Amino acid sequence: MRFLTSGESHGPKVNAIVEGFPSNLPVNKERMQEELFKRQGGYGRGRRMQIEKDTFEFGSGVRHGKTLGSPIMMEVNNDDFKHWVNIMGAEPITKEQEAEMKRIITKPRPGHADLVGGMKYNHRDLRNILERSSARETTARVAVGALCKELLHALDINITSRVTKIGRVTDDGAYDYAELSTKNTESSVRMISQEATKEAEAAIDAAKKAGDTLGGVVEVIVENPPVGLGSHVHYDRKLDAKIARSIVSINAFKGVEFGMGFKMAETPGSSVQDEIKFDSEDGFYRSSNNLGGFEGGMTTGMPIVVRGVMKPIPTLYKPLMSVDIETKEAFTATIERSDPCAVPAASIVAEHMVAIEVAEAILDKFPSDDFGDLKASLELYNKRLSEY
Ligand code: EPS
Repeated sequence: MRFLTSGESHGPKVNAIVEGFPSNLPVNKERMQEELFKRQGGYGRGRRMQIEKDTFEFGSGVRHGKTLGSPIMMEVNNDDFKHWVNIMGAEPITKEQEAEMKRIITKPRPGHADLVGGMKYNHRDLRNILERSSARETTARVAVGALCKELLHALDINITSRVTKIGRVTDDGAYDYAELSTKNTESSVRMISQEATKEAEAAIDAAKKAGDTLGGVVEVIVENPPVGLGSHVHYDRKLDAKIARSIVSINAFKGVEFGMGFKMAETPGSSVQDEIKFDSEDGFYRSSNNLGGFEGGMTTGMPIVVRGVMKPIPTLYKPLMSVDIETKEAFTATIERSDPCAVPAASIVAEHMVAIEVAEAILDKFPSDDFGDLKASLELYNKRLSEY
């Protein structure tokens, strides 16, 4: 399976195209749509999300509620485009019109792709960079992830996410999966504790008032993954490594940890490794899950637990110093509309990136044109493992 996304933040559309998905998988479009709506939410989002209604349409690959096996195209209209037709239109414009546009950006924002992208792609209007580097693109990734979640759902594999930190507010206590997957939707910041939710809201309000932004940590949990996805035999087949790459590919994400994570550095080996147990009903299992569901780059069958850290969004209402690319003079960076905190939304994106990696690992291990064949292969494999 492979996928591509396209689209600029204020252009006409955001699109995704998925190739290599099996046929005859039932897809619940409403359930998928809910995932896209969830990405739009969360305390700390800016005004843009009031403009957009991220309803998606299938452009190909799905007929009468089932996949065909052909490429699946999903598209979302940018409702804001109607305000940006002149600025973002595909038609050529004259030099005079260019001068009139007034939205040409020459003062790159520190921490954003603006300056390096402008230098590399040889653009003197940095809008040509920021339109694509915008997190608007993650809409398309969530559409792909939602499709992958349909595959996981049909195989009884569950996936959810939560926010464990916003600024200095931490909520990382242990919860069981069922509790987590309902409580996270009740919190405006996708935390579990109500007190932490209130504290996080206050911290976001304070950052907003100060013209600043807040980062945080998100956690994704996959329950009931098959044993042995990924492989120890080669670096680029390790599934934890692929997941790490996918998490860091999300806009503003800077680090990843699995299970006990960076605390492993200060913990003796005897308290880090998960002891192996066996019972006749469930077969092999681990007595703890400090390694977050991976040994040797392969799933152990324990839940996958992965966290990612998001830096505070670099677009600031009280901007930092920058240099104008035309005059070379020092200026404060351009102020663009921004979200004071997008960590709750980013937890949805992370969840969907992990869903994509797990679905892809399943399709790699059980290559099938037809979903029924895939399911039968997985069942046969599980039967063999149960006799191991
Ligand atoms: C973004 C800036 C804001 C965000 C946007 C990402 O958009 P705008 O400049 O139109 O106000 O709301 O996020 C989304 C559009 C989205 O769908 O998540 C940025 O500069 O990255």
